[in-house]
Amino acid sequence: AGDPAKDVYPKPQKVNHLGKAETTADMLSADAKKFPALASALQSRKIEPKGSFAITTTQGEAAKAILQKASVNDIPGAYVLEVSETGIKIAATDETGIFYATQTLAQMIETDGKLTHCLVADWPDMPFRGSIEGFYGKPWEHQRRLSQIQFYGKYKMNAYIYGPKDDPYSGFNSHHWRDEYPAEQAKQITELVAAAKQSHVNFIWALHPGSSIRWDDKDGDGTPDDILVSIKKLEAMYDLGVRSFAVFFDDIGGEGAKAEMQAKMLNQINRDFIKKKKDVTPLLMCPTDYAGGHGSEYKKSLGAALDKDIDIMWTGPGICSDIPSRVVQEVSQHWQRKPFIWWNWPVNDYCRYNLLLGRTYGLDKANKGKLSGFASNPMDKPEASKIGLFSIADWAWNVDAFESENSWRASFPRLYPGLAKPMFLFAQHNSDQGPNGHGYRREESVDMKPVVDNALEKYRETKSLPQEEAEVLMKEFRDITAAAQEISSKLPESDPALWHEIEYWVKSFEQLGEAGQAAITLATGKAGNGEAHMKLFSAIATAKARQQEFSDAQKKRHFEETFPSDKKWAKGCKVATLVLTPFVDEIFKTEWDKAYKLLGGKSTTTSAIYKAFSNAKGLDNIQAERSGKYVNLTRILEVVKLEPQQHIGLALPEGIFATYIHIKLDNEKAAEACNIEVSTDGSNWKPFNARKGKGEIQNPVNVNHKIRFFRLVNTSQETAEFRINQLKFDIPED
Ligand code: LTM
Repeated sequence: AGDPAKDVYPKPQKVNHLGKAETTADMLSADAKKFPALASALQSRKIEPKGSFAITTTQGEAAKAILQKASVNDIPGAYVLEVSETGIKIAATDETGIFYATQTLAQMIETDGKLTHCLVADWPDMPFRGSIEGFYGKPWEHQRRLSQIQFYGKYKMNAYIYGPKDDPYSGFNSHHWRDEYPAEQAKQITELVAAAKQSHVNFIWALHPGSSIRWDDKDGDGTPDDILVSIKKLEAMYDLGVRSFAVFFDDIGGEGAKAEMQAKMLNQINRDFIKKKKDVTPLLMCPTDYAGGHGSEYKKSLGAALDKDIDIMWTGPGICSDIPSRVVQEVSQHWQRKPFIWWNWPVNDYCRYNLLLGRTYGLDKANKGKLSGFASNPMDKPEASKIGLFSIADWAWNVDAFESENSWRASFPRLYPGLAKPMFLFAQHNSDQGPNGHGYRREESVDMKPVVDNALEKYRETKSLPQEEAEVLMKEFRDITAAAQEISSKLPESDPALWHEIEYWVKSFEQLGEAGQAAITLATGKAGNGEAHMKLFSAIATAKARQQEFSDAQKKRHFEETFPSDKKWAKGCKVATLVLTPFVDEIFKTEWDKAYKLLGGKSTTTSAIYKAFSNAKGLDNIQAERSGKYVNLTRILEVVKLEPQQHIGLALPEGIFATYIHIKLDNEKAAEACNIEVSTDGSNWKPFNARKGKGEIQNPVNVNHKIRFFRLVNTSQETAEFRINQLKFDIPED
C-alpha cells in the first residue's frame, strides 16, 4: 500500500500509516451511506457496502482529548480520522470536522476503492478559505453558484462571499441596496444559504452601499440615516437565513469613500447588529484603499478607528498582484490586524479575451498564520475557475505542503475525468492575461517557451527552423489540434456548463494547432516553392480567419448574455497569446515577406502600436486597442484619480492622424475640471477646443492638423476622481 492520503486534496496536515493493511470499501457497513460524501464516492465506483466495518464518530469533550493526543490544532474544521482493523473512527469538536473527515475518506475511496489503514490528523491553516464573487460583468447563475458551493465543501473551503458588482440589491452601481430583494431573488438567496450550510460553507453576503450612501442625519438622532437603513437591510438578510456579512467600499469615490465615516458605520453595524446576534461570523469589510503596503492617511485612520474584531480585505501590493509576506506585514501594521486577502486571480474582468487556467503561485509560504482569511476573485466563468480554486483550497488549508505544479496537475483528473489530458494541455497554453492595465502576468506554455525561444533565435538568423525544435513543436501543435477535437467531442455532453463557457476558446485552440503545423512546415522549407508552398499560407490564413469567426461568435454570446450596461464591453476570445500564437504569427509574416518580398505591406494594425499613457499613480500599464476606425483606451474598471496637472492620454503611430476626440466620464464635475491638450510630436502640446456637456468632452479634429497625441489634463486645483466610460480617437479607415 502506498501513501494512504497521496490522492487527498487539500493535502492533510499529518498522515501516519498503521501497518500496510487495507480495507476494501465494500467491507464498510451499509451505514457508511448515511454520510453524503461517502454515499457519492461509493456510487461513483459502483461499490455496495455490505460488510461489518463501521464508522463511529466522537464529538465534544471526548473528541477534544483525541485531537489533543494527536497534536491537532483544534480550530473549526479540524478532525482526526483513524482507519484500522477495528473500523473507522472520526473525532472532531464541530460538525464541520466530521464533514471534512468524510471528504477525506471519500477521496481515498474514489481513487481505488480501498482504504489503507492510517491515522490522519488534520486542520486548516486559514480560518476562512474560499471565493469572492466580486468581479465586474454578468453575475454567476444560480445553478452555477450551487455547484460552486458543493465544490467548496468537497475541497474543504468554507467561505463564499456574495458580492457581484451588478446585483442592484447588494448595491454597487445602484441605490437599491436600501431595498429588500424581490421574492424570486430572496428565494434564491435562501436556497444558496441552505446549500452552503449543507456543504459547511459560510455564505457571506456583502452590502456595497458606497456609491450612493449619504452621511446626513435628517432625523437628528446623531446617526446618519443610511447607517440605520443598512442595519435594517442586514436584518432582512438575516431573516433570509444569512449568518455572515460583509460591507464593501471598493472602487468608489466621493462621500462614501471617507475612512472615518466608513469606520463609524461599520462599528455601529458591528455593535448593534453583529454582536447582538449570537450566531453570526465576524464582520468583514473591503476598504476603498484596498491595495498597496504604503500607509496612506485613509489606511491609518481606518485601521485605528475600526473595531478590532472586524476583518479588513486587501488585494496585495497592487490591485492584481502576488501576495508577498513582507507587504502583508506592512499593511497589517496599518490595519492593526491580519488582512483578509481578496486575491484578484483568476478574475479576468480586466482581460476578457483570455482564460486564466494556469497554476496557482505567488502566495508566499511565509504568509502562514499571518492572514485572517483568503478569498479568490474568480472569472465570470465559474466552471473554468475551478482549476484555480482547487489549488487555492489546497494552499489555504495546508500552506507548508502546497506544491503549486502538483496541485494544478491534480485538479484535472478530478475535475474532468476522461478529459484530464486534453484539458491540461488546453490549460497549459491558456493562462496569461496578455498586456493589461494592472501589469499582472502569469506564465504560459512553460514547457514550450524555451523551445520556441531557441527556435526563433536560430530562425531569425538563418530564416529556417532548426530540425530538433521543429519536431518538438510540430508534435505539440498536432497534440493541440487533437486535444481540442477531443474536448469538442466529449465536453458538450460530460460538462455542458463548462463547454458553454469555453467553447470558442477550444475551437480557436484547434485552429492554432492547424496554423502551427502549417507554419512549421513552411519554416522548415519542406514544401518547396510551388503549389504546396502556397497551400500552407492559405492554411494559416484560413485558421486565422476561423479564429476571428470564433472570437466574433464569443463576443456575440457575451453581448447577448450579459446585462445592458456591460454589453459595450463584450469581448471575443484569444488563445495561447504569450508564446505559441506570437510564434505562429512571426513565422507567417517572415515567410510571407520572404516569399513575396513585401516589407510588411500596408501599415500594421495590431493593438501594440497604439499607446495609452499617463503620469498618474497606478496607471503605468494602461493600454490602448483599435477597433475599426476607433482607437480606445482599454477599459479601466477602477476609479481614476488625477491630481492637478496630471493627465491620461492616447498616442497614434506615425502617419496616422486623428479625426475626432471623444471622452465620456461618469462625473460632470470632473469633466469640467479637466481639459484636452493635443500634440503632433508628443512633446509640444496645445489646448484643444472641445465641447463639454453631461460628462462628455468631444470635437472633430482636422486631419490636416496632424494630431497624433491627446491627453486629458486636470487643469483645476483639486483632485479629479472619475470613472472613464470612454476615451478615444477616431482615425480614418484603412
Ligand atoms: O479588487 C477589488 C477590491 N475590486 C475590484 C474587483 O471588483 C475587480 O474584479 C478587480 C479586477 O479587475 N479589480 C477591482 O478593483
